This record gives sequence, structure tokens and C-alpha cells, in this order.
Amino acid sequence: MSLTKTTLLFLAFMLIATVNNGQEQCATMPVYYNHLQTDNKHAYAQSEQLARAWLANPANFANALANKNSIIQIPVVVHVVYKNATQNIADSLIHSQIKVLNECFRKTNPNYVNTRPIFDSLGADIEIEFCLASKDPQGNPTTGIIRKQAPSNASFDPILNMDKVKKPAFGGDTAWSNASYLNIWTADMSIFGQAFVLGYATFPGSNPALDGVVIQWDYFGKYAKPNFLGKTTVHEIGHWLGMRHIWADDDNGQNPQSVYCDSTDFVNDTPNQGPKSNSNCNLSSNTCSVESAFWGNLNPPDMVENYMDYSKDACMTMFTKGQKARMYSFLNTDPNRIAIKTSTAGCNMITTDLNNKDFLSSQVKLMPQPASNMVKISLSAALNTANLRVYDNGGRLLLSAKNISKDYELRLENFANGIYFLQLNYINGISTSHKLVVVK
Ligand SMILES: [Ca+2]
Ligand SMILES: [Ca+2]
Ligand SMILES: [Zn+2]
Repeated sequence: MSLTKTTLLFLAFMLIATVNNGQEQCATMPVYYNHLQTDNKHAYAQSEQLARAWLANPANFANALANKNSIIQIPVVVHVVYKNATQNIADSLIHSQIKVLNECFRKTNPNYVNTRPIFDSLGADIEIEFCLASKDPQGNPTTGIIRKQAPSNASFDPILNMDKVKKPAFGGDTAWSNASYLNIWTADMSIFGQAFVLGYATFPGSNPALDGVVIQWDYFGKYAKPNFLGKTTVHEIGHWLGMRHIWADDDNGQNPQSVYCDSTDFVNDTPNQGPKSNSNCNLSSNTCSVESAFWGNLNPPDMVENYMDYSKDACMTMFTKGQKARMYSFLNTDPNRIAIKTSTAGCNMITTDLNNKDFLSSQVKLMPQPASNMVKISLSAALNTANLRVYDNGGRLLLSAKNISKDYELRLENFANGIYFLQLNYINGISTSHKLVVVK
């Protein structure tokens, strides 16, 4: 069976309608089904089979944990595929995303304390860390960030133009070997100017040339959008490590419990869940009463805290121990996931921190100082944009400007000799202050 173009367009419209309702959208399952039909270089079935056989013997997971003498380190290469300067996201946003990944996969995320008591004992430190690769495939130094300009008419949506972001012929960028790198692409996946997919990933067993994670460019990083704190990428990397959605993708919208509680995410300690959450963090939601043997006679609520649900980023707190076991089953049986654990692609230190005022201050330069008719406010490439407010020495607001970036020229014809203060407000709510001396 092949999907007709009409069907695909219909699906696209459905997805647009859904995202307008406030849902976080992931295209991993549609892409997976498409690969099953159209790609002849995948080994999804074998990968799943090997992983399940490994997991069937509990000693395997216990031994994997006991014999592991360090945290698994996964080198990442981020392919920034952009059609205009705005989509060419700053290093600091990429660095902020790596930090979020490490918090979530090491269970050091500050919001873990919000996990409800019934689930608290299930939260897992996955003992995996991510870093930007320090060596490229030829062994040369790299920042782990590749920037590639795509033609302005390039299309990277995952329904009609699936995987084109990974193919240079269509404006995309080629994957680095998935035996050594986790490939992440940021790109414009919008259709008709609307971002209806925020990300998608490939499961273990994918065609190596297509393996990795793709994120809609303005949902990447911690401060990309209000309410989006970098958890889209956590969710997608969950898929990349073999996680299914916690609701098991059997909802189809309106089905009764007798249908939508029938499928499994292949993890025992995640409660059975009917449909996906509606990004509403509904703590009283309990859509299925039939649970796995793990829960005995208990009927736990839906685990809306889980990264594999569609919850608001702010309420996502956890992967479970059962999810960790399934991740490790792939990390110990899938050839490419086994290989990446001993990758020699290295790690770059993260040097930018958008939460750090000193760092932010160091990224702003005023020239010349003192100034007479004009001062240029230069924001380094590490920063995106900031809102500017100018105060006099008595604290009176003289003027303000929104979304200044790079080299902003502030005219000073109306400024008398004296000391002024420039306040820059960044998207994460932090501000820095800079002294300006005007001498005519
Ligand atoms: Ca379900
Ligand atoms: Ca339940
Ligand atoms: Zn997903």
C-alpha cells in the first residue's frame, strides 16, 4: 500500500489542525511506517527482535549496569540547516540544548522534585551524557556544529519531504557515521508557513544514512520559545534509543478504552495510557484501568510527567527504570548503538551559558567608548536577540527597542554629556546592564 499525495496532504492538514490546539507534535511514527514501506536499508525488525530477546533475560540488564564503569558518553553533531539568518541558530542555543539533555538523562533536572510520589521511585538516571563532538569523521577538530545554507525553496517537512534534510541534493546535510555520532538536524519543517511538526527521530535499526533526530529550528534549545524548554529534543532522543510513545500510538483520536488501552510501549512500569496527553499536565488523568503485572492491583494515573508523552515541557520530569532497561537493550544489541558507546569522536566543553550574567555581559560590546554621536552595540554570535532599554543616570527610561541583534547603532544626537545605562533583556528573562559614557 502506498499513500497517495492527497492522503499525505490531508494528513498534513490534520497535523496542522492538531498543533493549533496546542499539542507538541512528533512525526516519528509516520516516518517509521514510511521507512518500513519505502526504505530497503533498514533493520528495524531485527533490531527490535534482538533487543527484546536481550531484555527477556533480566540478568542482562543487571550485568550491563554492574559491568559499566563509567557514564555512557554520546558525541553529537548538530547540522544547522538554514534558509535565512534567523534559522541559523546561535551556538549558545545549541549549548543550552546539550545541557538540558544531560539534566534530563542524568535525572538532575531541577523540576524532578515535581514528580508525583507514586512515580518517584521509578525515575531513572539513564547514565548517558551527550556532548558536541570534538573530532570530525576525518579526525580533524570540530565544534560539533555544522552550518549549511539551504536554498530558500527547500522543503524539509517530514510528511511530504521526509529525510530530505539529510540529503545534499535537496539542500540538506549528510549524516556523519551513526556508529560514532548522534546526528541532530535543525531545520525548517514548516508547511505553508506553519510549524506542524516539532521533531522526529529514527528508531534503532534505521538506515544509517537516515539515522538521527530532526528538530524544527525554533524549538531547539532551552530558550527558543516560551513554554518550550528543550524537551522536544529529549523526547526525540528517547525515540532514537528505542522508546515508543507512552500511550502506544493506539488512540486514533476517539476510540473507547477497550481499544486504546490494548497496546503497549514495551515498558512495564509506565502506566497504560489511552490517548496522548493534550499538553495540559492533567494530573487527574487516568485513561486506562487495565495495567501490566508490574502494578499488581494498583491503577496508577497516566504518567504525564514522562518525556515520551505529549505534555508541556515544564511538567515533563522523567524517564522510568523500565524505559532505561529498554534503552540499554538497544545499546547492547544494535550494532550502531553498541559502536557509539566507544566512539572516539570526543567532546567539546560547553563554554556558553545563557543563564550566566557574566557570560551574557561578556558577549556585549559598546563601541566607541566614550561615544559622541553614535554607539554601536555589538552582540556576539552566541546571542540571538535582546530588547534594549536606555536609562539616564537618574533611572529615567529614555528609549527602548525590541529584538536588536548583531551590530545595533544607537544614535546619540539627543543625548547630553553624561553617564547612561543600557539594559539588555534576553529571551530567557535575564537582563544585563552596560554603562555608556557620552562626551560631545
Ligand atoms: Ca494507549
Ligand atoms: Ca491507569
Ligand atoms: Zn514522539
